[in-house]
Amino acid sequence: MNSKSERTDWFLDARYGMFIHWGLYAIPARGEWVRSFEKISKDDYQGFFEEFNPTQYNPREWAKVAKAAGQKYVVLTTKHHDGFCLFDSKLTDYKATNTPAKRDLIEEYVSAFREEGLKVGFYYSIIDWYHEHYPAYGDRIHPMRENEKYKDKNIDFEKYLEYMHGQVKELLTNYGKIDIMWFDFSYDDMTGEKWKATELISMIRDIQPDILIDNRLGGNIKASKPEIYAGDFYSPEQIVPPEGILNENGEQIPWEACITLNDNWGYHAKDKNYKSPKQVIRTLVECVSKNGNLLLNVGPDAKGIIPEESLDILAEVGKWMKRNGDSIYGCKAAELTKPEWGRYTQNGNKLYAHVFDRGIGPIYFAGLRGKIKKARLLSDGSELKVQTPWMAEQYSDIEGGAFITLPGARLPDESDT
Ligand code: JFZ
Repeated sequence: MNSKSERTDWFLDARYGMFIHWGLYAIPARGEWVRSFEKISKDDYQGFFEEFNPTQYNPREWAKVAKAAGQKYVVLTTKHHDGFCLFDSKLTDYKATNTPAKRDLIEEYVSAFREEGLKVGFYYSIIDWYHEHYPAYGDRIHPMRENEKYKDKNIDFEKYLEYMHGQVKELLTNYGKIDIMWFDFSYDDMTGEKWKATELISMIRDIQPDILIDNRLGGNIKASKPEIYAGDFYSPEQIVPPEGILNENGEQIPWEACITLNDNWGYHAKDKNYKSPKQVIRTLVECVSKNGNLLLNVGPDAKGIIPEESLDILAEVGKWMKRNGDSIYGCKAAELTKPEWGRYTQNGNKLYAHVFDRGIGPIYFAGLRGKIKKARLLSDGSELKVQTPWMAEQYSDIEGGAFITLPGARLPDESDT
C-alpha cells in the first residue's frame, strides 16, 4: 500500500478526529500564541518550563473521551510554535523530560490512544520561536510580521533545518507506526523547498510509507500535478469550505476542517465562548456532506485536564454518534442537490437525510420518486412511511419527488436525523 488513494482510505472513512493543543502555554492560560502576542521574553517564558508539571496528565482518559465522542483519530502538538517539545528529543534540552514532568509525554500519548483503537497523529510546528537559528528567535517572535528587522542577524537557517528534519525523524522512528504528520505552517516565502520539503517528505515516506501528511509544508495540493510535498489532504481552518475542496481538474480531494470548541486552540481560562453540541453535530454533518473530515480541538489545562465545557460537548456529540454514526463513518457527499430542510450524506445505496429544519408536514425528497425502497429513522431504526397517497395527489404537479413522514410534530431529537 502506498498510493495516495489507498493511504487516505481509512481517513475518509473516519471523518471525525480530536485535535489536542497542549504545551507550556497552558500555564499562562491565554492561548498558544501568548508568547508572541504578549511579547514575552525567552527568560520570562522559561518560568513556565521550570514549572511545567501536569500531575493529572492521563492520556488514557483523553483517549476514552475521544472514543466515547465517536472520534476515530487524534492529533497532538508534539511541538508548537514556542518550540517546547512534549517528546524526549536528543536534539534539544527544551523538552518535557527536563521539566518537573520528567517524562516523555508523547510516548504515553501514543500507547494510550492506540490502546483505544484510534489512529494517532503528530502535529509539529515548522515555525520555531525558540531555536536560535530560526529567523524569529528572541524578541522576533512574530514570524509573519517581524522578520524584516532581523535579516542581518547571524542566523544559519541550515542548522534549523537539520534540527527540524532530525526531530521529524525522531518522532517517526521512536514511537511505532504513526498515521498522520500534521505540519504547521508555511507563510510568505517560507514555504516548500525553504523547508527542504522534498527531502523531508522522502525521508518521511521511507520511515512511514503509509503516513498521511497535511498540506501546510506548502505547494499546491489543488494542482493537477501537485508537488511531492503538497500533502495528502487540504487543511481549512475555522471554516467549512462552502463547496468542499476541488482540485484544478474539478475533482474532490481529501480535506479536514480543524475547528476549535471555543475561540482558542491552547487552553484559555477566560474563553467561555463555546459552541453548542448541536452546532458541532451539524458542522460534522456539513463536512461529511461535502466530502470532508472534522478535526475538533480541545486544549487541556496546565494539569493535563480537558476543560469541563469541552468534555460536556464531546459527550453530547458522542451520544448522537452512537445512534447516528452510520450517517458519518464511511459516508460522503450525495449526488443530489442540498435539500431545503438539511443535508444529505451517503454510503453506497444508503442515503442519510439530516433534517435540521423540521417545518411541518412530511419531508420532500426531490428527484427520488419511486427510488426509495424503504425509509428508517436512523436513531432508533423505526419505519418511516414513504409518500402517503393523499400527499402524492396533492402535489401531483411536482415531478419526480417523494415524501417521507416523520413521526410526531417535532424532530425526534433536535439533532437527530
Ligand atoms: C496555526 C497555528 O498558528 C495555531 O496556533 C493553531 O495551531 C492552528 C491549528 O494552526 O494557525 C494558522 C495556520 C495557518 C493559517 C492560519 C492560522 N493560515 O494559513 O491562514
